[in-house]
Order: sequence, then structure tokens, then C-alpha cells
Amino acid sequence: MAVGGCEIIDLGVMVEPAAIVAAVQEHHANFVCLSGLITPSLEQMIVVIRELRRAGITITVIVGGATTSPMHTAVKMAPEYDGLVVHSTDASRNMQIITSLTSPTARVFAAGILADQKRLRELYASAQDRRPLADYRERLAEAEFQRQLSPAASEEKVREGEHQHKLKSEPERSFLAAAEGEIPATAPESLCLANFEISERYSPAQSFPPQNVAGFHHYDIVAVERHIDWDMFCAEWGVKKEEDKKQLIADAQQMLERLKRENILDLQGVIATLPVHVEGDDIVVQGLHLPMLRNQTIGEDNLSVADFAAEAGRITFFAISAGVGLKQFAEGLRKDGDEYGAFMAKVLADRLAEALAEEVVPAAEGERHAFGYPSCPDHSLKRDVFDLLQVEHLTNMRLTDSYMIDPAESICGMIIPGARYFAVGRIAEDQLLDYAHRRGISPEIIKTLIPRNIQ
Ligand code: B12
Repeated sequence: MAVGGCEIIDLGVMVEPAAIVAAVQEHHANFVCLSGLITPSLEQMIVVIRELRRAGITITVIVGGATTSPMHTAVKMAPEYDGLVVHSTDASRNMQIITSLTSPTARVFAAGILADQKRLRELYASAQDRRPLADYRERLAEAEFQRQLSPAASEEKVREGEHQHKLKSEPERSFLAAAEGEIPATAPESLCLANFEISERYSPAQSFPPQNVAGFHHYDIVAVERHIDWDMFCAEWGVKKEEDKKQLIADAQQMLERLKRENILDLQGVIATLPVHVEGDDIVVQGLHLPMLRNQTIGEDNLSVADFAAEAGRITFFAISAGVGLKQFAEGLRKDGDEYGAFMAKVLADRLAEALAEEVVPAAEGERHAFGYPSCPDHSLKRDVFDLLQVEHLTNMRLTDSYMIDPAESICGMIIPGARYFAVGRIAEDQLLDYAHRRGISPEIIKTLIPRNIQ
């Protein structure tokens, strides 16, 4: 690929550090660009930087992506490298940065970046920008007191709630009924309900009754596409002008038709509405403890997802994917030189993943808390939920060692009735140690799992 006079070599996603080093050497690269979308990428970027340094490489590294920040770049990355590490807010700024760093005034530009990073490190060290944190135990005790005032949902309330699903479409109705154990006499074809064969496919070691869980394959795109958020679709493309949006959406509709006609994507998932209770800030489901974090910032609501779980008494856990089948299809298009089509299919699959989540676990049921979101920032909890729902057994989704769901166009989370959205933010040492203990993982590793909450 060539952009602005530069030859760009796309190494892909989840590339091993050694492969990046080898590519830099092979192609005599002048710049390395690293992208990080979710928190585990932050740690991986540091690993990459160290590998580059070990190989004696000093070319400028440009980092960006949703999870990165100027602070992380200055504090955690730049000191690990002998060359320049530049944070960029937007990939479209890369060319500007490259132009500045190859111009006669490159030294001045670089000096400016180094000075800014030094200032950020000083700010970080002085901690002056940090709001004070409350005592964790004290805030937990207050929350537990509040929980006693409004006691957890009784069994009856839970059962009542389960039957109050706002049912919209036929597939959804049948689907949710199956999730509750009432398998309808006629399941729509779009729902290949794993319930029908679940007793065979589930391992006998599984402690919860299989009828509480529904796995599905081949969910009908027709039932899902109405939930597509076209504004988000255009935002992902970075397209803002109305007329450009129209053209883009028309192209997308054509691609959608093709995806349907040729049965390219296999929409899959597992969903389970299960009774839960809480112990401290742990959500307990079928004997499994899912530790949650609590906001500790003085002056904010010191909430934990566990508070909402205590109130609701039940949670719908889910893992869904719209990416099964995409890779092969996109690769085929790329081979034929159709980069545009390949990206179009990818962005559509992203949107279909969101739309599928909306279809099978509508937001109206409660707020969605996905692992990695600000309310529940620890991505590693996906491992526990994947095991609980036997996601890897029932679907083609796989969780990588860095807790990314493969295929990428997937979502794993929980819907908690009555819950609202909040951010945990920075936590203090007392909560870090408590969380590490509850999670059964060393504080050092916890720091790498939730670095943005530790700063
Ligand atoms: C679309 C989206 C999705 C899609 C697609 C994800 C994908 N592409 O793989 C779907 C719905 C599948 C999804 C799933 C998840 N998501 Co999501 N998602 C987003 C969202 C809304 C937009 C991301 C996006 O594609 N933007 C458009 C593209 C073009 O932007 P971009 O990739 O960020 O790139 C731009 C810049 O960042 C920058 N840039 C990017 N890379 C680079 C590199 C360099 C060198 C430079 C200079 C610049 C640069 O330039 C680009 C162009 O402007 C963000 C929110 C946000 N505000 O970013 C959350 C977000 C990334 N997701 C998040 C999470 C947690 C998840 C899930 C883990 C949730 C879950 N538990 O299931 C899953 C991941 C599933 C998995 N596979 O493991 C979090 C990550 C938080 C964190 N710190 O870890 C975010 C930030 C939402 C949030 N606020 O909490 N997600």
C-alpha cells in the first residue's frame, strides 16, 4: 500500500514482536506504527518497544488507537526506547508527523515532543492532577449497608423479572424462551438452538442446568440488520459529509446483500440468564466468583457493578460473534485487489456484532457491562465467563492469551437489569491488594491487566 509517498507494509493484527523486528530489518523501515484498541495492547506495545531496542533499532515509533494516551506513551513507553516514541490521536495524522520528522526542522519538532513527554512524566510523578481516593473497605461497608436497606431481589422477583422480557420479534421470543428453559415447539430456522442438543454437547462436569443456557449458530442476519447503527458505521469509516455517507451506506447495503446471499457470516453466540448473589464486591454465579472493582474517587458515586448485581439478583451473560467466516472472505477479496470490499465487510461485521447483541440481549433489559469497559475494566474476566458458558465448546469463538476474542468482531459481557453506566477510574493500593487477593492473581499481574486504573 502506498500513502503520501510512503510505502506502507501492513503486518496485520496480533503480530509477534520478533516478526515486527524482522520486518523492520528486512524492509529497512523508517518508521514503525503500532495500534492498540483494548487495554492488553498497552502491555504488548511495551514488549514490542523492548524487542526493538534489544535489536539495536532506533527508528521512530508512532503509537495510536483507542486505548493509548500521551501519558502512557510518555511514562511507560518512551523511557524504554532509545529512539523517539510519538503518540498520535488519529492515524490520519501519521503523514503529518512523518513529514515533520523528515523535514529540515525535524530536530526542533523532535525536541518539542521530548519536552512535552518530560513534562507529562513530571506531572505523573508529582501526582498533582490526581483526585484523592477514599478508603476502599469503608466505601464497600457503606455499599453493603445500602444493599441491606434495599434487599437483593427475592427468588420470586427474579422469576417475575425473567418473564417480563420485552419481546419484539418472533425469533427473539423463541430465543429468550429457550434461554429460560421453555423450548418452543417450533423454533425458527434462524435459530439453530444448541438447547436441542445441549445435553450431549455440555460436559457432565458443568454444574448448572443446561436449560439455562442457549447457544446458537446461523442467526438470521435479516432479523439483526434492523439494529445496525449507521451513524457508528460512518464514524468507523471517518466519513462525515452527508453525501459521502449516502454513498457509503449504499455500498454497504450491496455488501450486506452479498453477505446474506452467499451465507458468508455465521452469526453465533451463547447466552444465559442466571441467578446471582454478591459477596462483598464479588458477583457469585453458579459458585463462580467474578470480582468487580469499585470507584474510589472522593466526590464521585463510589459504585461497583456488584451493587447493581445485588439489586437485580440475576444477570444475563453473553458472548456473541458476527465475525465467523469473515477472515476467509476478506482475504479472498484482498487477493483480488478489493481492499475497499474487504474493509467494508469488516466494518459491517463490527456493526452486525453490536446489532446481534442488541437483538438477543436488548439494551432495554438493562445496561450492558462488557469486560474491558470503564465499569468493568479487567479483560481477563472474559476467561471466566467463557468457561462458565462453555463458549469455546459451543461456538467458533476463541479467547487469546491476551484476552482478545477471535474473531475480533465479537462481544462478551453481561446485562444487569436496572444497572447504569459509570467508570471505576483510578483505584488505590488498598483496593489493588484486595482485588488481587479476591482474583487469586498477584498484584504485579493485576497491574498489567488494569494499568489505566492504577496510574
Ligand atoms: C467499533 C468498536 C468495537 C467493534 C469492533 C472492534 C474492532 N474493530 O476490532 C466491536 C463491536 C466488535 C467491539 C468489540 C469490543 N470492544 Co470495542 N469499541 C469500538 C469503538 C466504539 C470504536 C473503535 C473503532 O473501530 N473506531 C474507528 C476506528 C477507525 O478507530 P480506531 O481503531 O480507534 O482508529 C483511529 C484512532 O484510534 C487512530 N489510530 C488507531 N490505530 C492507530 C495507530 C497509530 C500508529 C496511530 C498514529 C493512530 C491510530 O486512528 C484511527 C483513525 O482515526 C471503541 C470506542 C472508541 N471510542 O474508540 C470501542 C472500544 C475500543 N471497545 C472496547 C472494548 C472493551 C471492547 C470489547 C473488549 C468489549 C467486550 N467485552 O466484548 C470487545 C472486544 C472483543 C474482542 N474481539 O476481544 C473499549 C476498549 C477499552 C479498553 N481500554 O480496553 C472501547 C475503547 C470502548 C470503551 N470506551 O470502553 N468494539
